[in-house]
Amino acid sequence: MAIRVSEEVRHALHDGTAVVALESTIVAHGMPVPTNIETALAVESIIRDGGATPASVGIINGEIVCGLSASELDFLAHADKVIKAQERDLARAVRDGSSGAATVGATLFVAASCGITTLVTGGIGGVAPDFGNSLDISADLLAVGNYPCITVASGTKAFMDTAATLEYFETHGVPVAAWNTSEFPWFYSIESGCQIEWNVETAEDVVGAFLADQQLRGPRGMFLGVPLAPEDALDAGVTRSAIDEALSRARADGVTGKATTPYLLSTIFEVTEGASLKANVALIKNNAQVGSRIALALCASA
Ligand code: PSU
Ligand code: MN
Repeated sequence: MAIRVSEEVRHALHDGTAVVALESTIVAHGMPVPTNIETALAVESIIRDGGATPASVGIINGEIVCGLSASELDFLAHADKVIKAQERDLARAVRDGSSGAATVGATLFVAASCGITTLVTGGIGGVAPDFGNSLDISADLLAVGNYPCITVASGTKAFMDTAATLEYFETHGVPVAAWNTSEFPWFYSIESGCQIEWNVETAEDVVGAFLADQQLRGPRGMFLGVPLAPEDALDAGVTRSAIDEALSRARADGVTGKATTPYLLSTIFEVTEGASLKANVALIKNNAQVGSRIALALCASA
């Protein structure tokens, strides 16, 4: 099953220049119109300004695309019938001729298939707070460890269980670093309360550790947690009460399954009077800056 790689991304890979993979679920399902498309295009510009080539991943009419055009991103941002494709859904979407947004896990699979070793997003999926009953553990977590790529994000979706997610990474043998801090970031906020023993200060540090791990254990991935700038961060108390309010409204309304994330995100948006979305936009832009530096450092050490 072929992946269509855009001409721009193909040339960059052929020339051995820096490429950064981007997921598209955040565009189709994670942010409202028009912030979603504006942010997607801004993130691509930041990566280009940083000297790398963005490779947004998604499925357009049954074709897996690595390097979505601006109009394809615009289509995913506005269309109603865009599925959320995890890695397991890719082949079915192709056979059905569907259009889909790729999760981090699906994007990592496509990135690895194309030889892209850096991925940037806002937040990955995680271990849900009720995982003991629901077994809700995002497929992203397995993909982050399984594919030879550095995933750069501000932690998990804010309403996941951060400590349990870090335990899961440990069990699965996934190295986790924090960018210029000793605390794992909590998406909208800087403090998750979870300490990380490995903190990295430069892109070269991250890349050196990634390459050493490849030499020792073979093709595996790692996770880099990047906190958002203090001026963009929400107070941890604000994040906590917004999440608690959203979770209790979701329980009261009987929201389950795939509807949960969009419901919680829009409730947190409402409760924080839009501050959560502003923070989300700021953090992904910041991650794009860090990610392009890492992609460049990877090329320099190839
Ligand atoms: N975090 C957000 N918004 C999102 C996502 C994460 O704040 O839209 C998306 C990402 O694409 C991630 C996916 O890969 O949710 C994880 O979904 P799940 O938890 O169902 O595995
Ligand atoms: Mn899930």
